[in-house]
Parts: sequence; structure tokens; C-alpha cells
Amino acid sequence: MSVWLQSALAPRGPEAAAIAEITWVLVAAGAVIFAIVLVIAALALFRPHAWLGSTRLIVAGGIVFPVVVLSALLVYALLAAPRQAAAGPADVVVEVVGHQWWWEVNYLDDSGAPDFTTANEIHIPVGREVELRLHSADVLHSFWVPALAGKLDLIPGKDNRLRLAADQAGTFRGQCAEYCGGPHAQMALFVVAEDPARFDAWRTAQREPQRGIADPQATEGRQLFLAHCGSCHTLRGTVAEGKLGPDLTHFGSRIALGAGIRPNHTGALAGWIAGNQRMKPGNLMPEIRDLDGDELRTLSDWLGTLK
Ligand code: HEC
Ligand SMILES: [Cu+2]
Repeated sequence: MSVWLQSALAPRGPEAAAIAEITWVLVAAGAVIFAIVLVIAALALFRPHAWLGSTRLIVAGGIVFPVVVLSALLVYALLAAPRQAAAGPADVVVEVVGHQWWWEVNYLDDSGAPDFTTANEIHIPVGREVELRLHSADVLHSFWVPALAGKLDLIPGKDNRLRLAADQAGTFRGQCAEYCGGPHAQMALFVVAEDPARFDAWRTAQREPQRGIADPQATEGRQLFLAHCGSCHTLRGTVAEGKLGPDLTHFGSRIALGAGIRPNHTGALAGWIAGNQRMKPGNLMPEIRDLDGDELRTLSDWLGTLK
């Protein structure tokens, strides 16, 4: 698994870079002013001079200086802040719907109609403008991928739009940044920025439904899935069309499970199916306990093959 970068101080796109720059300028300006204040305080304590108590110093240092400096920093920050007003149409448009406690990810086509759905993982092409349309299915959530952009809330009934771009390839971790109840802290996601050709290949593969494979193991895995999981999960290409949980059509291609809390491999998946309440207490998937060990292994192996 590649490095998971989740730091606003390590920006990988222009929006995050602007925020990091403002942060450093404000920190540096604050540090200089703090140093000056310390020097004046030290002088007052150890080498008192008459001018330290003069009205002039108090007016200049206590009123004029803060008004001028704070106004200048405010104007600077407003000018340097990333612009969210759309400058022309984005290259990729993705609707992100916050659910307690996972992220539904709907790619839209050029006409704005739904193209395909996935969850907890967003792929974007490096160097292209991406527009995220943030919605919520239940309560307030907040979308925050620090390496790429600032936070923006997902509000029921509202359509908040966030523009971002990645200027280099990488996998960036994000986190829900607005307390949304229960396992809010375990509501993460990954943004995978990759070169445009790889992104296109990924998108083409994600659009595809799953076709049945004529292999007895696969057939059994599929049957177990349809019997136990299809009421809550969609698997495009089958009769499973549940909407209560994440779309699992290409689950095997994803980095993580449980909204970013565990690496995606067979062992973790079997653990998730039978014991997810211990991994992510309070999440809305019931533990499925009526599968024996063999069935659990067959089902997990098969889900892992859904690339
Ligand atoms: C009652 C509805 C329900 C049933 C039944 C159910 N799930 Fe889930 N499942 C969910 C919900 C809700 C989540 C999201 C949990 C979270 O991360 O907060 C989820 C999450 C998952 C995830 C993680 C997906 C991701 O991208 O992180 C996997 C994998 C999964 N379920 C597999 C299964 C399998 C396999 C079965 C059948 C054995 C099953 N589920 C049955 C509701 C359900
Ligand atoms: Cu949250």
C-alpha cells in the first residue's frame, strides 16, 4: 500500500498549497510579533526606561500597530485563499454523499447524469479540475482531505461544491471532520490521484457490472452474497440492489474496508463480516453470524476477487 498522506502541511494540490502558505505566513508574522512583545516585556522588567511608559508607545504599539498589521494580514489571507467559485466546467464531477458512517461516491457523466457508484474511495486524474458535490443522507458531515483542500460540510438538503486538483500522484487519506455520532472518528476515505491514463482505465473498469464466473467457488460465493448481503449492498450485474450500505460491485479493487479503517484483504474482510461491531463499534452493519468458517472464507475470497 502506498503512503497515506494526511497532512495540511504537506499539500499536494493548489487549494491545499494556498492554505499551507497562509498558515506559514500567519505563523511567521505571529512569531515575529510575539518576539517583539517579549523583548519589550524584558526591557520593562530588567532595564526600565521612561519611554516604555509613554502614551506614544501605547498608542503606536497598542492601537496603530495591531490595526495596520491585522488589516494587512486579513487582506493578504483573503487574496491568497483558494477560490471556490467555479472557473469553467470541471474535468471530473463526483457526488459525495455522507452516510453514518461511510461515504457514497457517485461519478457523474458529462451531462451530469449518474455514471457509476462506489464508496469510501475517490480516484482523480492528476492535474485535472475536480468538482465534488457534497450531500448528506442523514446528519452533518464534513469532507476533509488535508493534502488536497480545506474542509467543507455535507449538509442535508444542500448542494455544497468543492473544487480541487492534485498536482502529483499519490494516495491521500481524508477524514470526516464534523462529529456525526457514534463511530464518527472511524469515517475515513482515500483519494487516489493517478495519471490520466490510469484514471481512465480505472473508470472504465468501475463502470462494468460484475459478470458471473463459471467456477464453483465463485458461484458459491455469489450465492452466499445474494442470500445474506444483497438486501443492504448493491452488486451491479446481480439482483443485489440494497442501498443501506456501500456499493460493493468492485470491492476487491478498494484499498480499505469499513470506511478506511482496515486494509482490504481476506482476513480483515472475514473479520468484518462476522465481527464488525468490535472493529467499528456502533456502525450500522449487523454482524453476520450464521455463516460457518468455510462459508465465511469462500465469501470473503470471492468478494476480494471483485476487482
Ligand atoms: C442490514 C444491512 C447490511 C447487511 C445485511 C450487510 N451489510 Fe455490509 N454494510 C452495511 C453498512 C451500513 C455498512 C457501512 C458500515 C460502515 O463503514 O460504517 C457496510 C459495510 C460493508 C463493507 C465495507 C465496505 C467498504 O467500502 O468499506 C463490506 C465489505 C460489507 N459491508 C460486506 C457485507 C457482506 C459480505 C454482507 C453479507 C454477509 C453484508 N455486508 C451484509 C450494511 C449491511
Ligand atoms: Cu463525522
